[in-house]
Amino acid sequence: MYQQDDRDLRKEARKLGLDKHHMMMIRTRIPGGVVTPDAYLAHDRIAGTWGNGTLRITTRQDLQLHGVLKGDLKNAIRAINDSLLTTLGGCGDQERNVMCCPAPWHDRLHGEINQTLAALVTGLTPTTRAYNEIWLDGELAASNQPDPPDTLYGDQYLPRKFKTAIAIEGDNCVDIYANDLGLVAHASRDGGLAGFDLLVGGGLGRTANKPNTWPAVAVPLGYVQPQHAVEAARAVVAVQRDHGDRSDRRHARLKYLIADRGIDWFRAEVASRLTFELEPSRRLQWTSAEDHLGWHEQGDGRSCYGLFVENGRIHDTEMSGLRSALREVVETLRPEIRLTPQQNILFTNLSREQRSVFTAILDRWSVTRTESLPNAIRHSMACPAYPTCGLAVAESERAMPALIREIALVQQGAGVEDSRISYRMTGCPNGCTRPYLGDVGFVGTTLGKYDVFLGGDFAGTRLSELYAHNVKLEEIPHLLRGPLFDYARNRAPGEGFGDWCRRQGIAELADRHALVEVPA
Ligand code: SRM
Ligand code: SF4
Repeated sequence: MYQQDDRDLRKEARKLGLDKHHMMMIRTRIPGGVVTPDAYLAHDRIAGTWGNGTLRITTRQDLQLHGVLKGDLKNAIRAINDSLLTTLGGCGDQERNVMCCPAPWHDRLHGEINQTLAALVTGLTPTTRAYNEIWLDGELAASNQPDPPDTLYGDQYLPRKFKTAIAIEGDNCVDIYANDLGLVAHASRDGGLAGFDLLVGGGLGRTANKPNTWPAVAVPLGYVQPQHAVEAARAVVAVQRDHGDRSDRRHARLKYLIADRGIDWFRAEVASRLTFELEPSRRLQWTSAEDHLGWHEQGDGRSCYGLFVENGRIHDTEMSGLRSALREVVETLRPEIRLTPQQNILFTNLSREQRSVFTAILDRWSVTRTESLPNAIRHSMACPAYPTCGLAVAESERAMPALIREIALVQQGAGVEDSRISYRMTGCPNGCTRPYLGDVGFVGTTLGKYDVFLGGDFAGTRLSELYAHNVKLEEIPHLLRGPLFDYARNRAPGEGFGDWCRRQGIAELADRHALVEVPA
């Protein structure tokens, strides 16, 4: 959990000589984003009772509660644990939530991947008893019996946060390259799990004006059989534990260790801790990064519906009763829920008869269905930024809805409304919605201004480049007109926007469109 303050209220509080309006953000760790109906309803209740009445789906398949007062923390955390979820590992210098493709397909491959996910979570979660003592038992706050030694974390935890995700080759909906450790599952000929390609050293955070900080995509480490995945993951974490930089938090992520010592050194260190040999990496191919929205058959006679949730925020507004609708869906139909890495939500296990009840509930609460959204909106994400994030220097979640609607019109005007183009915004350079991956990134530089990045790709396999610096929010749609109209006229069949931008060269594209006015 994080102590925050309502930044909208700072000025007024200062004027009145009052302290900041402090409040807590609680993040529930949800491996693979799988939430039972009871756990969903518990979070909805907590948000209403102790939080600010909203739930937020994060870019790592977690749920966040905002606006919880300190005095209510214990009740809120107990209620989360009573719903059989935990906040342990939601943040801190340890393994964060392990992400996994949320598609609920009922086949052997997905079943075996889910087993690896569960084993990874067990193998990478700290064994501390302090969490229970402080938050749940209500007994010893500091035990006089030391915790048994944690064989992975020792007594110092890690130099920095550590992030792991599982993808299935071909489907990069988890943004595997943004993770410290990525496991890419390969299917065997008989439809089971053949093994995993391991990728290491992804991480997107950077600090403005600090050129020794940078975003990086993960690089290949080697290939392992399924039974070796957890051992390999623990070895990767252990090398970072022992050699990661503990003197400078800005240089402490695994990506800097690999940059400093080289991938060959890192591979040798990992290999020296393994009881088996790492096999050579395979060549990876990606065909999609869609997070499974809309209707899908699960393969067991039941269906799944993926609902777009704008910027992950589940709340009731004058326009739509999204939170009420989702509560009613879960109370009435009791679907298993899967949160996606793109801030959206899947309702699974719906029978044929339940489908019409489901859509009737959404319609009654005026919830826009995924299918009626312009592509630009459907593929957009924004981080929370103001008023809760203490690191925000610009708006994001509150700025994106208006901006993306204008961009959708530009896309339509250019005749490329059917193209899948991803747009990701953050309120600072830390990269919480992964703006340096995907087609278009907007990164806040100061209030009202953004760096615009182009030339990543929809599949999220490479970093984008800076296209324009410090652009005023209201000028962004106009700025994108040139490249979008140019793309519409000159793209190759099937070519994505990011790929096309990269083929032009980002600097060349900027030169071309700085001067040329595009016809209306
Ligand atoms: Fe993040 C810090 C929100 C995913 C990179 N992130 C923060 C904090 C906690 C601000 C703070 O430290 O005080 C933000 C809380 C804001 C709020 O009001 O809720 C915050 N990060 C988020 C979430 C909620 C954004 C969202 O729109 O969903 C995501 C929560 C994920 C989760 O459930 O665990 C979130 N953050 C990410 C990602 C994306 C990812 O992991 O796939 C990244 C880029 C990948 C990476 O880690 O490199 C990311 N967040 C950061 C960083 C930069 C880390 C770095 O290495 O430099 C910070 C700042 C820090 O750690 O010092 C940060
Ligand atoms: Fe806060 Fe920056 Fe992350 Fe947005 S990107 S949530 S502003 S830390």
